[in-house]
Amino acid sequence: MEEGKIDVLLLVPPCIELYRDMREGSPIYPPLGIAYIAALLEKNKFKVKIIDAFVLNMQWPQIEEAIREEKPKLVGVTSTTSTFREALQIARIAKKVVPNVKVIAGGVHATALPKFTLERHPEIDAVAIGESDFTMLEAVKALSRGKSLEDVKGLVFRQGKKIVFTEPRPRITDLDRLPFPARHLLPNEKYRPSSKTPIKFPFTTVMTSRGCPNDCVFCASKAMWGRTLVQRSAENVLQEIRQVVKNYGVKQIIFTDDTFTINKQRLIQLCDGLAELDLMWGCSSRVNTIDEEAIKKMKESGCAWLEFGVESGSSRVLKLIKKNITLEQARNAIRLAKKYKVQTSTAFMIGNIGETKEDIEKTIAFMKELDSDYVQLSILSPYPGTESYEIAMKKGYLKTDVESYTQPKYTDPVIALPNITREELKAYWKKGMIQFYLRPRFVLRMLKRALTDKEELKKLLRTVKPFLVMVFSEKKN
Ligand code: B12
Ligand code: SF4
Repeated sequence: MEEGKIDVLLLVPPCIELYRDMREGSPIYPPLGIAYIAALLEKNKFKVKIIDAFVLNMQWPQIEEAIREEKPKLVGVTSTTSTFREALQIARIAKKVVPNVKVIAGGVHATALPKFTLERHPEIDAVAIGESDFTMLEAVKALSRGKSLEDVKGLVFRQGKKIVFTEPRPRITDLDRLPFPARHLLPNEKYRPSSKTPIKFPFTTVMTSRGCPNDCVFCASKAMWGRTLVQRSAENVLQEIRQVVKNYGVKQIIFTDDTFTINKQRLIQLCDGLAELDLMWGCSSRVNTIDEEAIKKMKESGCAWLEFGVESGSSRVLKLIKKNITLEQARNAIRLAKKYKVQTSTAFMIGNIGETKEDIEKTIAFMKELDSDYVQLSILSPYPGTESYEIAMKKGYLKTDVESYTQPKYTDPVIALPNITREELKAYWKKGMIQFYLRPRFVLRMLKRALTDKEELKKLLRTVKPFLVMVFSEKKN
């Protein structure tokens, strides 16, 4: 590229819509997707900068100033559905302050709706579909040589009035080839885990695989990775971990894989390596991919926290949403975690399409029965790229324009079901949260922790208010 300050500016949209009170307890993780892209661009001698406007809590005038200051030739913006409106605003600002800048959008939202996005939004020049490390590298190379984007696989772009899809890009089969995420471009000290996990700083996240072979109807992973799981080797992952320990003094790692525990042999290898480092770590898992031998190894190597997607207390609903787990497997996983003193968080959902009020009651009862340390209870938001979205669109259940989802809509569901009104869904959500979190057993457990651990006390004090706001606020639709 010709001389200039930087070639590519990668941005994470800010959080303008999110309830500010709720930010306190929410996790804010490093944006690994764009950090991977940045690393590959840098390896190929391009000048790159990342602005994570989310973690820096930036407002529009600051973002405008930053883009003007950097004068990038290309702006790349990442997107989930919840942050897409902000991603668009970034594109508009970029076009306003840097004439001729090209804007490429990537991430799950743009991936799921590329044509719709380009048809609706002239401020976006191209969309990178799915895994885009090499798509972005090739796009930057093409633009720097003044070439068209038509030979870059995995892109959708505007050519005059036409929207052109290039050839699909095959998945990367050897992830060990990728340089590690460019953490040196991120404000690492600002990221933090959820208040629902034990916390140690410095903290970072690591992704050891991409994709998930399962087929849950509410999940957008398959839109991104097409149900193909590609795993890094244990040695490659451990190299990255040793690097973050050496460079940033990291003491806690969260593995952000869809299902970190899916391959027991690799899991054991990772645990053996982790055991040599004095780290605390946590991950997401599936209740049917965990057994006693694995959990024992995990605990011994520093695992302090596990999150399980249990989703429902109704076997009928588990089948309906293609979760492919049983209630018994959920009971067993939580029992094992408790036995080895690993904290647990379980994720549940209500408002599933086809669910009845009785099913929801069963879910609330099951949350209490399992008695994990924390629960996350959500009302289904059918995200683009999921089967739930297709069904909700077809049946007219979506009550919010897809670009107006903000996160998380506990008090303002984006769907209405024929048998359960939105008001009823909100009431069930509130009931579930109150019945779980205001149980004497939970309250006592928290108090006991807070009295014996200063960090837990600080966490409790920080999160009580956001919890009460979340549960008791009466936001009208
Ligand atoms: C870790 C994670 C989080 C972390 C934050 C991650 C972060 N900072 O990036 C936390 C826990 C905070 C989080 C929160 C939420 N998440 Co989340 N999260 C994930 C998860 C498990 C992994 C993301 C990740 O790191 N991937 C690894 C990297 C390598 O992949 P990537 O980010 O997708 O990037 C690649 C491509 O997308 C592309 N790309 C990405 N950005 C860009 C930009 C450009 C310019 C280009 C060219 C390409 C490109 O190239 C990258 C490299 O190949 C995904 C599931 C998944 N498997 O993808 C869900 C997922 C993204 N989350 C999801 C959801 C719903 C949420 C929440 C709304 C949950 C909630 N109710 O609060 C919030 C919203 C947060 C927000 N601000 O948007 C959904 C999104 C669905 C949708 N259509 O939006 C997903 C897909 C989960 C799912 N299974 O459905 N999440
Ligand atoms: S919800 Fe979890 S197990 Fe189901 S498809 Fe998504 S990532 Fe895989």
